[in-house]
Amino acid sequence: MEPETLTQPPESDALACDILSRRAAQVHIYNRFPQTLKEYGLKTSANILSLAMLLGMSPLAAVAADLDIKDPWVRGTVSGQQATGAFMEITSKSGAVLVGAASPAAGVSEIHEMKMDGGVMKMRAIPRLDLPAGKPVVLGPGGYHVMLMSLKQPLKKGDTVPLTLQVEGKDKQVESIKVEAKVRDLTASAAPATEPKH
Ligand SMILES: [Cu+2]
Repeated sequence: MEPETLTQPPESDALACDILSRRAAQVHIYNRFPQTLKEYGLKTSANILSLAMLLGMSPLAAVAADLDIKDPWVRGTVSGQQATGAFMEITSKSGAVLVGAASPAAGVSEIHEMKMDGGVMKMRAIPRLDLPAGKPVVLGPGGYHVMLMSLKQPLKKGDTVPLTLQVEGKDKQVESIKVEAKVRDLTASAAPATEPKH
């Protein structure tokens, strides 16, 4: 069963999400650039930071190395559908926080949670999703997910959707983590723990 479609048609999801999108866009701007220059033994002066950005340097991936991201996938869509969900399982070794998401496939990407509220399953955007040390956090249908909205084209089974996750490490520095999510069938309802073995 898919709670998202039980309570609201996709159109109203997209509408509700569009209202929230401006704040999310702001967060994305602030969180876009990783700032872990001290890994290089450098002072994080504004000049060095700008230079690194200018050169497109990617500071050492402290958060990336800390994360284990399993089985990222996106639910496929039909023509005209505005929104869908991206799912995965994230484990941080030392503890981190998911603070944003982006994808070139979507005009707007947000972190959402689904919760029962007065007997009704409701979905809302959350600014931060805690990734406690050593504890797998499941983003799955009916729970947390990355909401992809204002989709630029239908997503077909077998396609790959690039995602960028903004993750804040223990040192409060935010890094962009690239993830390639496979598109699954529209009717896919849950992520298997592992890919089927042949
Ligand atoms: Cu959502």
